Amino acid sequence: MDTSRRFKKGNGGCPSIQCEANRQVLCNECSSGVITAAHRVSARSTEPCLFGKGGTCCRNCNMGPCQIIEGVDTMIGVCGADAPTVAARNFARIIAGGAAAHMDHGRGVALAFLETARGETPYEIKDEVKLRATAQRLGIDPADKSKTDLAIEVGEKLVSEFGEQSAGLSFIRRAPQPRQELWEKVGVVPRGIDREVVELMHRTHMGVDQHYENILLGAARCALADGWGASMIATELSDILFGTPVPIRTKVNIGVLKKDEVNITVHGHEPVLAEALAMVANDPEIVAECKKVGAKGVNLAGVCCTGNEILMRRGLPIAGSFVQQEVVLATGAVEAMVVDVQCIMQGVSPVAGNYHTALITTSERAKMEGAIHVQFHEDKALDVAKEIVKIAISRYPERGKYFIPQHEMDVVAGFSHETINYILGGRFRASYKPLNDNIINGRIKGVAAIVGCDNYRVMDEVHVELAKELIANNVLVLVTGCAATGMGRAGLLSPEAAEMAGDGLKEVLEAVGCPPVLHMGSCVDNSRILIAATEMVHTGGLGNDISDLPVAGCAPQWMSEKAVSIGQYFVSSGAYVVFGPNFPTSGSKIVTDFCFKGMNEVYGGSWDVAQSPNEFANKMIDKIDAKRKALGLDKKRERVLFDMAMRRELGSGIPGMGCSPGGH
Ligand code: SF4
Ligand code: MSK
Repeated sequence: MDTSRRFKKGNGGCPSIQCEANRQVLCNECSSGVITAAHRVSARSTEPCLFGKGGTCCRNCNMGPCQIIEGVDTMIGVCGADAPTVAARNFARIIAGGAAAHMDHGRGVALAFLETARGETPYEIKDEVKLRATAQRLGIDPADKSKTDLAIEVGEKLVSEFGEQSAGLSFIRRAPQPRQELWEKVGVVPRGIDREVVELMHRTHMGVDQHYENILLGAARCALADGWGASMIATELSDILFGTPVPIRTKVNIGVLKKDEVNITVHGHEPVLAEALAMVANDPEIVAECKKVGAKGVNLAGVCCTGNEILMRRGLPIAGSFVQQEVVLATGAVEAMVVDVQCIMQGVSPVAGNYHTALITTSERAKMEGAIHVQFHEDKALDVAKEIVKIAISRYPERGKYFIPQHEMDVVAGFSHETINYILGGRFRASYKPLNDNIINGRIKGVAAIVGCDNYRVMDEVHVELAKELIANNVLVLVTGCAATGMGRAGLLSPEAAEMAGDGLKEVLEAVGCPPVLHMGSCVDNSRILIAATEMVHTGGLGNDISDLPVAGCAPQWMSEKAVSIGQYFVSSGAYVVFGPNFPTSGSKIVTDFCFKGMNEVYGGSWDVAQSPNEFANKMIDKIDAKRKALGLDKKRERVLFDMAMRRELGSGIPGMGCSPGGH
């Protein structure tokens, strides 16, 4: 691979872009000549192809590509494939791609966990309580077993589930019992993790599965292997290995870069390398190297979901979300951007090439032109991390003109499902009961999840406006991924934002000192939301299954295939999920109707689409109201007011806010 190729500087300019920090960077002379996705999007003169956008372009064989129009006899595939088959196949392949990304990530974490348990890496098992609880869930008796032996057994069991052929996945059994029975009846229980992706790619090959409903059942099975399988394994083992998140204060936005430190941004998704970088950043040898070049130290900041991983567990700041990845570099103040896998735009390489920035790839699965490759190995994690940090330090004296916008926002993150348990339930009676009670008595109307990416084709701050509308209507909001970073930039991840909530929600939030929008982690951590929903069911009073709960989910700016897999595992788990601004099967009314209505009959959960924040909010609140009505919660309930004893008990909570979370 030619890594010496230099990229031409483009015309640059100041594109129309909403976030003030981005605007300031891209309008500053430091970014002169830099081309980012913001420029590329505004320079495009054509709209996306309608066949591609609506899912009715097929290139699954070399008689095509075939562009299909539903209901037009002459516009079917050469092989005879019609719009429902093609749209369902394309939708299923999106899910296979997204699920595969989470599965490969989950496998990486599981293998790193097993190596650590065997003493082959410099990491340590940090959360033994969760290790023991997880062992029990897997049917492993933790009694009388050492931490090491138990971790090896847990690691071996979960690694084996990737190659499992028929025995099924352990964490599927965490779902509510009626949900498991429904999956059995419908025939979508995953048999193993990798098997479901392979089978889905086979089923959607030319000339195999040709019934859209059957294709979409296969897609659901694959998505469930992601959510209740690989993603949950990634989250749970990362927690055991690196610590289960607890509420933690930190900052987000480009202003977290430091003018007198070596700025290293970690971008992608996997926590293992970022953890190693964090472990060496303050090493005396590294600090001494920094001093030699006139820097005070190393400033480690995140981008995308690697950022969310280290923000949740270590409180390290996030410099930017997906749409900010090139803008962060265009400050000219980043010595190195270290990338692993997923959501890394090819455009970052030419932007880095405009500056002294070292772009460093670390996974053999993801190399880039113009980058230096330093292969990461878990067993040599600290050596690799030091090598990377030293490259960054060597670039510091080469820093030229730079501009760091004064935009950073305080946030409180770290809301694992365990944390929500004790934050809402109190230190001495950790439970979801207060949440359920407050939903039953109407102070909280319901719970909404806003998940996923941000997207240069959706320039409005849909996430932020939607969240404000939901919390004003007493809906508690959970966020993950880049949506969470956007909320953080807008100040919604701070307890002070409770001011914007409706009276009932505000009363609950003020009692526990909690933000109205709870940051639950990265994209794989959407599995935490599955567990939180299951806990709500098990706690009682809100029905027998996830489909009974007054909850709704959405991804208003979805960008990646992973978002569709996430959406499908929520729908198959019984949730109502709204995507925007478009839905990838829109070229087939038959398939879209099945996703929006037919799936509700199968799973008690379905897809929908919306564009504006108001449309999202109306649809989600209507659904939550309908669920409340079905539960008989639409009638006025007597309100349970907190007495002093309850307040004292609830007054455990967020570190740095005068209270301590204790354990979990
Ligand atoms: Fe066309 Fe059928 Fe081939 Fe698809 S599989 S490209 S519809 S001939
Ligand atoms: S990084 S998948 S843009 S959330 Fe997880 Fe962000 Fe979406 Fe990538």
